[in-house]
Amino acid sequence: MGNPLYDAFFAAHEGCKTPFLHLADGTTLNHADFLGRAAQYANALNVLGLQPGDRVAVHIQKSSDALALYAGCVQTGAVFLPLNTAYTASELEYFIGDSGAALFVCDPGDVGTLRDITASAGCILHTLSGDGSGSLFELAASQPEKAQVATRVEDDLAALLYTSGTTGRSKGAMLTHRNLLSNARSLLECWRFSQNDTLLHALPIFHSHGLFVASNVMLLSGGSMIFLPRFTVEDVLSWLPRATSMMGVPTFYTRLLDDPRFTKQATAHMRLFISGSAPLLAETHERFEARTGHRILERYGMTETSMNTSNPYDGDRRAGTVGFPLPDVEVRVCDAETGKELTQGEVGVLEVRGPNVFKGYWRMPEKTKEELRENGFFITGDLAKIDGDGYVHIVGRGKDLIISGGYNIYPKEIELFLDSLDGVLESAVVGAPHPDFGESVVAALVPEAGRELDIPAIQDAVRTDLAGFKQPRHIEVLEELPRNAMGKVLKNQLRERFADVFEIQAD
Ligand code: MLC
Ligand code: AMP
Repeated sequence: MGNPLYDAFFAAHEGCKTPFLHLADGTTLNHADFLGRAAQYANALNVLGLQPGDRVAVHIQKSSDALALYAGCVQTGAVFLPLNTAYTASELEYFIGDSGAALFVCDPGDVGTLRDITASAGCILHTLSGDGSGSLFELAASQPEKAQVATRVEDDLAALLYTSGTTGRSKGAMLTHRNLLSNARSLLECWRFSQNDTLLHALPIFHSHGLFVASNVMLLSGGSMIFLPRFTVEDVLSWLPRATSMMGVPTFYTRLLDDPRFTKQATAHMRLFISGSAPLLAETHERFEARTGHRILERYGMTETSMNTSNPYDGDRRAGTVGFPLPDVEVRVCDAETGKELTQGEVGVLEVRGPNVFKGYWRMPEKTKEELRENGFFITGDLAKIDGDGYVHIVGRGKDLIISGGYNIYPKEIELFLDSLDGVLESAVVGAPHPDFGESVVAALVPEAGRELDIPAIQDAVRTDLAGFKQPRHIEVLEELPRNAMGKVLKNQLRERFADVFEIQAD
């Protein structure tokens, strides 16, 4: 009997009156109060008839209640399915249908657009706002602060996180109690988190980084988080004196470096800065050290695996590398064609195996088989090499993927959408270097013969149907796409052609 995540993250802090969440309005919630709130959400889910294994999809603002709803799902055995708040109604329709969610929780302002979609999917609709209102908030508020804990085993699902796919269809990564707990334990140990820590948390909680890396580690440690609704330089600078540590995507650190108030003095009390989700330029690493005296600790992970490698806490944190495999994670570099393991120093596709590796893609056995080998190794699609000292270097991507400000964008999804628009014969989407987001989206469009493209109309359609971070920031009309003899679009040529578009715009 037991519930692995509940026992480690929540039951362990029963009755504990030390701070857990410092909120932007200046209030603080202690661990015991948070557990009471989580139990109220667990009871609310029971009242709604949710069963263990049912999916609870949430499209809500970051708040202490949103985190308590995650905890309530763990407590009742429901599978938590967080969705990027930037998704549009047409993007959400796919996730609701594909996951077969039993409950969808959205912001009260979005009910009008989502009522029909959820009704036709046979999914209950409730609301929860970022500032403490909504029908689920009210239902939870009327419930007792103690709830039954559903029995779960390590192999049971705790969360479903969608990650975009190279074919254009998003895939739900099934994450179990074992996956999440083993990773939180490894990270806590490697990064030395304890109840004395206060993590500055400005990441969204609908992705692996903000939810599993940051929140799970702090739930396990018994420490506290400064839980900001979103990242702004102003808020981070004003809360920094109360923090011991911070996690972020590279854009957080480049924006902080752009502010002269971010100094050695402002960061002198900090124990640790961690970066991930996208490559941290060696130049940023060096500028950061020159300015603050801190060496950022860079780590590497994925939605399907949570974290795989990390630079050392003690020892050399090497710029341009993602460090060593975590204690219970095996990594190997393989030939993309043959799958044969390569020797040290050779570049190939990185594969990982360990208790952190997900169970497979939701209702996609074929996709699972393509990416998860029978011997347990997951094919990451990242190109890597391991140097003579054992440091892993991510040197590129075998998959067609753009990472913008830490968000993944699969060009295929945007291309399928652009191709469907009036007058567009075909399109190609690539990432171009962007001074703020690292990379951003560029689209090349080829019109149908004899047609002139209506670019403002195309931009309108893009704004209606695609989340903001996926929208091309630069569109160019070409007579034809560059192709090789086999007819394959030469994306490298397009990347070269567009290499300066954002640098030039920023000047
Ligand atoms: C927002 N916008 C973006 C964007 N974020 N455009 C491109 N890339 C992004 N990442 C757009 C909005 O649509 C809007 O467009 C405009 O920028 C301003 O929006 P905003 O909300 O004010 O932006 P801002 O708050 O500045 O957000 C930038 C950011 C945010 C970097 C702070 O994107 C962020 O928090 N990123 C973190 C992502 C993350 O957590 N990734 C982890 C994935 S897990 P318009 O046109 O309306 O003006 C993972 C595994 C692992 O990868 O290893 O961790
Ligand atoms: P996601 O699918 O959103 O989980 O994103 C995972 C991808 O982000 C990985 O496959 C890598 O391509 C990339 N990534 C994460 N961390 C790093 C890092 N430190 N350096 C380079 N790429 C990273």
